[in-house]
Amino acid sequence: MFFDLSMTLTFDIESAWTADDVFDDTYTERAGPKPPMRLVWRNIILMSLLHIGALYGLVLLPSASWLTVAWAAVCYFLSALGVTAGAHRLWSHRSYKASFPLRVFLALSNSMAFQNDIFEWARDHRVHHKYSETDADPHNATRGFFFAHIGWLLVRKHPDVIEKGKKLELTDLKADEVVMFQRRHYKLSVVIFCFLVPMLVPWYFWGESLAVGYFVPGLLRYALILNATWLVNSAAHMWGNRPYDKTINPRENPMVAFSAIGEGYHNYHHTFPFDYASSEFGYKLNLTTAFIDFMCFLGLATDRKKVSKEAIFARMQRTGDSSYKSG
Ligand code: ST9
Ligand code: ZN
Ligand code: ZN
Repeated sequence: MFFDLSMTLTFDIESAWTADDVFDDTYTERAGPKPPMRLVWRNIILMSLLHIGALYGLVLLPSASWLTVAWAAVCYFLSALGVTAGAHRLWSHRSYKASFPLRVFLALSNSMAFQNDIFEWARDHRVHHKYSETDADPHNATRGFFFAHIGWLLVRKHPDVIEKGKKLELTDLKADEVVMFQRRHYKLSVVIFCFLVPMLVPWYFWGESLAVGYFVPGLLRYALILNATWLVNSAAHMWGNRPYDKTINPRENPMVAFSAIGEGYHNYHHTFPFDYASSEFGYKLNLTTAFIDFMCFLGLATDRKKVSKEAIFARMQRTGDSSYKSG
């Protein structure tokens, strides 16, 4: 391992983590017919336009300079980190601690990803873990691939999502001035970091056209980041092995891990949500873990939580599907 992990905290028992992101099996769905789906036409139209714009970005791709394509990749990586290292592993799961400058960087990168503000993202994500694949899960994968992928953003939420979400422990998020500042200025931060910065940098520094800047590092990159993220909710809840817990649907999906820079090891993640690496296997398809380790190396992050090999092995033997491979 490249970076020193001696400061990593290891846990032998899952109860070491008491936050509101662990599965609650006492919840039962309401009996009787489900409430009707209420379409949100504004979102349906905007998401359609975004994907049409992203396709046009693909058409423009051959006319973009290689610097613009490299810049689009940088924007992809930055926005991905804002979600994976930021909204997900830091703010939803508290799997490590980040200094003020790192939190500011992650919040700006998170605005570049435009996936709702950190507070709303983490609240939805904690209900997703706590009530996974029930009516109280915002992107309940038992409602099918399309609903788990994008459909959940195109309809009103099931009332149980909101009812259970309102009971979550969120004081840590409310106490984080970076999270609350981003929430207060969210729309402006998205206009600047998701659209203006990706478009204007190529135009200003190497004379790219504004159209290519808008459609390639702007809309195409944004649509790719959204779909890579949504695949964790759809594909990684449906396809792959379950070496750690065969009683739950989330799966190990290396293709998803690749595009989501380390977030496709979803059977491991739902079994051990507090592990800062979201996987057992270090840097394998997991740039986010390398980034967090590098931040620790620079002194900008501390207190990485890691499940011990013994605990993983014991759990795998107790509840795994026998597909376990070490490394
Ligand atoms: C997007 C998010 O794309 C993507 C998240 C993905 C998560 C992935 C997780 C996977 C694992 C991690 C891996 C990361 C991988 C990253 C890879 C990177 C390469 N609790 O929301 P409203 C309240 S966003 C408590 O309007 P409706 C709420 O506060 C894309 N309360 O519900 C409000 O109350 P009040 C861009 C809750 O009307 C009231 O309820 N954004 C909760 O049903 C109404 O809230 C969009 O597309 C809760 N959980 O509408 C827009 N939820 O008024 C998306 C709500 O008192 N959103 N409340 O404040 C919307 O337009 C709407 O939310 C809606 C539902 C139409 C979907
Ligand atoms: Zn999940
Ligand atoms: Zn999670």
